[in-house]
Amino acid sequence: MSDTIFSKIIRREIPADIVYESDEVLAFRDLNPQAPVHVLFIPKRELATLNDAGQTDALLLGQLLLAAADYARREGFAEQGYRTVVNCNEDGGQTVFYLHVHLLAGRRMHWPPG
Ligand code: DGP
Repeated sequence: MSDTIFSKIIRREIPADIVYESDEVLAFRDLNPQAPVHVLFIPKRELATLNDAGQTDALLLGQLLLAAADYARREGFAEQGYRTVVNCNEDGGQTVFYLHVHLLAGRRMHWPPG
């Protein structure tokens, strides 16, 4: 049984502000938001990093992005815009080793990212 924070959130062992759930995907607000809207989309089937995804995970990866886009439409900021980010390993800035898509919105994003 995995012991990452996000596995515990899926198992409801620690609380989270859950904003979306399907059979495959769970989404909840980031504890340390970097924008007025900062939601994390995670697969219920655990993958540690994007490097661990293969062809059999292609549908699941698409579902994560589509869930983020649906959320943006539902919340009314899709047209204004938003950013999705997947950090991978040390240089990518990944700190929780359970694959997740960040959805950031509500302010103008900068490029290049830090
Ligand atoms: P990353 O650096 O890409 O691995 O992002 C991990 C994110 O997870 C970071 O933005 C903070 C967030 N986070 C860490 N611990 C918790 C937690 O216990 N609850 C929630 N909701 N978010 C967390």
